[in-house]
Amino acid sequence: MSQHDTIFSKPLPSVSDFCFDQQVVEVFPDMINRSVPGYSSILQTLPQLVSRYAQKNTQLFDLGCSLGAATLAMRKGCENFDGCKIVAVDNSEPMVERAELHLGGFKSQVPVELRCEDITDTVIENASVVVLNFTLQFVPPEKREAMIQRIYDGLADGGVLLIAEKFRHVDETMNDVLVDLHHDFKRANGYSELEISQKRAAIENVMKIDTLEAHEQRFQKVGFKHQTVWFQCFNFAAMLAVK
Ligand code: GEK
Repeated sequence: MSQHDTIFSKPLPSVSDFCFDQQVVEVFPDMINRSVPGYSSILQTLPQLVSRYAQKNTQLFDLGCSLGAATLAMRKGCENFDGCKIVAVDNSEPMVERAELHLGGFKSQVPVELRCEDITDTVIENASVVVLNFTLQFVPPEKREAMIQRIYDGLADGGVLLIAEKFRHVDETMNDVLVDLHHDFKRANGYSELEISQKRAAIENVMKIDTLEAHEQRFQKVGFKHQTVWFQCFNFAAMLAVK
């Protein structure tokens, strides 16, 4: 069982940049479920999408896997495809250590290779499915296009890139509405005003969000033939792009 997230519940003398350390690992499932609208719906749909796009004898990548929640969903989706292997990557050592324990608790025929590395260094080859579930937003903006290009290049024809992200609406007025709805979602899940504002300050420098239009243009630029948003809740969306 994950512990209740109280990381930002007390006033901090100064709020440092957010990082995925041991303290975050301990509360991560509670934190992400109470903070990210649609997180569980997206995970529930992943097996369906994976079984639609997986190809036998290929690799599937979960980039920024945290504790492996998406990895488990992907594994469900590719169980009937011979010769598939999942590569799950995160650059937080405590996350990877806990993911190892977590994934080990479930039986499956599909091998999972867990790697502690920066996803901008991950070699993508012979891939049918690549998942970036709320991770691209933590990659420095100037490195994003090259990374998406490498993913495109490493995908087999008909392969899919599944990206879920927080996004910024191009229209400032509409963006304010979506941000308010998200904050109401956090309040409804028990976060106080102090927790919301301290988390916001902590994440400001490490999570740089794009507009949906920027995602669309990048998909097109690197060569994806088809793309759509398949889920949206407030300022959080899940997209798929097919090679
Ligand atoms: C889930 N996908 O449960 N290289 C590797 N890992 C990174 C990098 C990087 N450059 N930057 C950030 N991370 C998961 C949730 S959480 C989303 C993903 C969130 C990792 C970071 O260590 C963290 O574990 C994960 O990306 C982001 O479906 O907390 O909002």
